[in-house]
Amino acid sequence: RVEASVPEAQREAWRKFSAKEFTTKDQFESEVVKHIETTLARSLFNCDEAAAYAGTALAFRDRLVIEWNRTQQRQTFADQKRVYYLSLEFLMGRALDNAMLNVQQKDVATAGLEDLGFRMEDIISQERDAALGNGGLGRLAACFLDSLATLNYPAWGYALRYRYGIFRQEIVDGYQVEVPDYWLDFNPWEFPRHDVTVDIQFYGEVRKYMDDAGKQISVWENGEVVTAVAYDAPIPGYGTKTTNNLRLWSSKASHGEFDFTKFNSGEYEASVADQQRAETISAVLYPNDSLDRGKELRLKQQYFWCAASLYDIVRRFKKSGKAWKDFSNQVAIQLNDTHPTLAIPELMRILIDQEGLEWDEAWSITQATFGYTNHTVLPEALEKWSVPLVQQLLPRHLQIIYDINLQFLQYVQRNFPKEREMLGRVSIIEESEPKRVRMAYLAVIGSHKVNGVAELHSDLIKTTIFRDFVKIYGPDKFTNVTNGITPRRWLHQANPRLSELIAAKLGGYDFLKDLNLLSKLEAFVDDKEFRKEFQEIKYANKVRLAKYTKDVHGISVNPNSLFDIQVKRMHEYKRQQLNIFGVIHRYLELKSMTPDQRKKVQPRVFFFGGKAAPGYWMAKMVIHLINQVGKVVNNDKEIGDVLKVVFLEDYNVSKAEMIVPASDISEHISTAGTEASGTSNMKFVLNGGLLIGTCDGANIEITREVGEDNIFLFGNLSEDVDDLRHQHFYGDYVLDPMLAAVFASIRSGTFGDAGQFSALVDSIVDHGDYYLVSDDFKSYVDTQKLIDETYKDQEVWLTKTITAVSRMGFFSSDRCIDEYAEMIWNVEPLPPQQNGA
Ligand code: F58
Repeated sequence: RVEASVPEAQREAWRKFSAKEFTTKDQFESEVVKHIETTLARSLFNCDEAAAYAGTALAFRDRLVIEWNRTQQRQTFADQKRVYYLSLEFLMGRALDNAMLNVQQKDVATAGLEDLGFRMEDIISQERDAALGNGGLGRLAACFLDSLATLNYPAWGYALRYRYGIFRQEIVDGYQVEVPDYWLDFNPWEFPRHDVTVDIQFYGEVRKYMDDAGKQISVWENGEVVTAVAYDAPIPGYGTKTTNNLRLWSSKASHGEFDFTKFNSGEYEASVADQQRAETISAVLYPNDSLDRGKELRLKQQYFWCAASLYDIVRRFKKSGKAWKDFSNQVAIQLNDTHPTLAIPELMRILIDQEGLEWDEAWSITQATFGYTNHTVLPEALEKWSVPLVQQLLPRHLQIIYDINLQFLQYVQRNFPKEREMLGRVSIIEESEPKRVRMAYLAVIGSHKVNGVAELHSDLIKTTIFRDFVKIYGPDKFTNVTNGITPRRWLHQANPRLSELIAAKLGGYDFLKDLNLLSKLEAFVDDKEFRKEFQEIKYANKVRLAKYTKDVHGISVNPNSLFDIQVKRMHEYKRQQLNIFGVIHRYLELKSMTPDQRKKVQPRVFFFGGKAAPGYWMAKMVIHLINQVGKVVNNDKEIGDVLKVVFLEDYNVSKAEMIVPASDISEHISTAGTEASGTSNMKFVLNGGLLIGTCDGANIEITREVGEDNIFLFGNLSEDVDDLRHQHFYGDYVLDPMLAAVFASIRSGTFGDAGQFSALVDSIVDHGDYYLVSDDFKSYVDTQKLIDETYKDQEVWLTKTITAVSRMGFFSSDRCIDEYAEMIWNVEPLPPQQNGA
């Protein structure tokens, strides 16, 4: 290979002309104009907001690229352990605002754009969300990238470059309609690396033979090959030069555009079909947020991405010239849920079949390399791939999985000879028809650490789905890392005025890098001026959401009302149905009051938002019910402003940035023991809103931090859930009379044809109420009453919200990443040197 670097003698010229970052408004403007006039070939006579966005994004992109290149050089040179975060989802949202804030040049850009005739807000809103994820899991991965870069960890994210992200949601006549999200028309943040490609094999068969030394060799051959092409995106840290890399793989036919032999022999359509089949792999994000549907294309996506990423990681390691025993000292790979579990047998295949290592050595390297994060205990979400499908698509991997299983079961047999039933329980292969590979077990067995995402959840996995494994490996293999959120996006970017107010009180923006500094705010809880400003900011954020609600949905809401918000994926376990039944109950109560009585009621607006998986008809029914209730309530003259119901269409990251700062109360009301952590709960409190929630997920730790007086908890505890379900099964319970009245009103047609909602009502009344809506209803309604009462004293309310904000330091994703680094990855930060080298 020809040496790629420029000879020493010519480097002076390079250094003289190498790119420099802008620091002044004039320099920024000159960059923007240059990009608009040359890169985009537009002029001041046809520069709309879209072009101004493009010019601004390109100017910032240039800036990021300089530090990005330097960071990569620095990390290669230092050659220390790197983290690879494998996640099938990164829910990044918009990049421009984040980039401007992280490199601390938003003020310069705002002034520059104004000179050029544009308002910053309008420019920012030109950008489409990068919506490569479903919900919490994908957004967590995005927060982690921000923290990894901010804390200077050498880290890469690996994912797929979906052509279509999560669908756009439209509400038509109250029903959800899915519209494809083609987001790549203009994406200035990605860099195609046409020189970084990996050929990935599928199907085929395994041939075994003996080599000269009598060792058995396996060769996987005659498969179909698809090429992975790398697309890179820079991830800037906040207030540091470290700029990490997110690498997304795109699939294309291995022979280029189309097969010329087929093309020339007249099989034009067949050659194009091959090409399209290859491109299908990275075409679309699966929109299910909880159900494992076992589709072949999904398995292909998983293997394609794992194999390309591992090839890349191994290639980088081999360049360093180190011995294999050093692999896990150089490489930490985190599996974000079970989706990347195939990376385990793939690394084994590389080490054994390609690098010639013995099984035991390969296995100890593999185990030492991987860590696995579990995000759910819901049985329907646990991935299990049919053995015949894996056999056909990945024949060599299935053999390796069987070998891993054999070794593992022999170990269990030796150590627990008396517990014969345990073998069947812990086997990676489920003896069903067809047999299935239990990916979570493979992930546990192939990793050195397994973590849950909040304390309750980490305890639950140890007593339920992984109980036997705790016995087998001992408790130390299992740990907890409570989730966190990045304060850069979820405070500084989403709520700039609050961030500024906090900075004014704390003497600077250090809290954005060390969120525990927020505790110093508590000293200002009685400071009149501070309280006034804090309240004004909340009000202004509510006004902004009210304006949006009017402009987009045509619904007028009064910003002086209590804003109650539930935004998250639509799911029975998250219990949006409990919320809307509570709203109906409230409506019925209001209707039974005299006008004078009604005047005394605390006005409230209930906002809902969230997508339902396209095939999840019960979740879609709840969306429909919410919209029907809204239609009735919002048009009821008697009710007026006292109660409003809004369904915010197409909830996504950029809308969350507007919605979250506008809440007084937000709802996190899952059946206890079902929500692994939740992360929006943290965002809402950080922005001066209180929670109504169950004792579930991170709500419990939020309560511990902010204090019981500053959160509204209700409902049954997770340890009671089994008994309650049992009682339902035996019909041993009485339906709460208030809920019965709600059902009666639905059945009488108050919200349109009752037949449309009968399955929802029946699931509670006749089919066991699996999510325990009826058991928690009274407690929920009582707690909502308490909220109304408390809110009436605005001073008391304000004290609670300020106190809660000041106690949220723990929930920064920086804390979370430091915990992963120390307990799981054993990696050190690599800060940029002062001289910029
Ligand atoms: C979420 N999981 C958890 N899964 O539900 C939430 O409690 C937690 O806070 C969050 O992870 C981060 O740990 C989640 O979002 C998915 O969306 C998967 C997408 C792919 C299919 C299976 C579900």
